[in-house]
Amino acid sequence: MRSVLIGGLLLGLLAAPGHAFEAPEGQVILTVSGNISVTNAGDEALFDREMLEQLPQHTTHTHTPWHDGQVAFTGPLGRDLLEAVGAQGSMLRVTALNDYSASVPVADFIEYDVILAMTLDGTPMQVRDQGPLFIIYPFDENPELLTESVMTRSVWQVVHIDVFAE
Ligand SMILES: Nc1nc2c(c(=O)[nH]1)N[C@H]1C(S)=C(S)[C@@H](COP(=O)(O)O)O[C@H]1N2
Ligand SMILES: [Mo]
Repeated sequence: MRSVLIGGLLLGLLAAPGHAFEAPEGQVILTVSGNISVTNAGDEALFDREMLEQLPQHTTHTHTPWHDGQVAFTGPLGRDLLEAVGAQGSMLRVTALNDYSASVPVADFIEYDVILAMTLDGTPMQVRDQGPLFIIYPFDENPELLTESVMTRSVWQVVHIDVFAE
């Protein structure tokens, strides 16, 4: 209960438009840029692991094309991350460590509980396990998501999200 309250408070503070929020103390694992109103480094929002853990956490139990059996992923909801940075836009350019990138409609994050997964079956995903961040759609709950286009949006080793209007 206490952590829920603190999470809600934090989100409220972060979401105040045109405001800066605290800079990361740890290693930066995610940079959000583009059309955002809440920043902590120039016009970008940088996150370390702890900052992402302070957002409300959501767990998705699902099969994926990349894992054996049903697995559990935990991390912040995409829509909560977008709210935290005051994102205004319809599209995301999501870029991975290996320079792979994909366009992801913001609508996906509104319609579905898409998460920025940080743990797999409770264990933090390392780069070698497609971590530290993996965009996970709730495939089991929404089998219509099992399409080639949604699979291309299932970016692993995510390092950068750019918000823009199409
Ligand atoms: N980081 C990263 N994520 C990625 C990719 C990639 O090359 N790198 N490939 C994408 C594509 S095009 C698809 S279809 C799915 C599945 O890729 P796979 O066929 O290599 O398993 O992952 C997506 N996510
Ligand atoms: Mo693909």
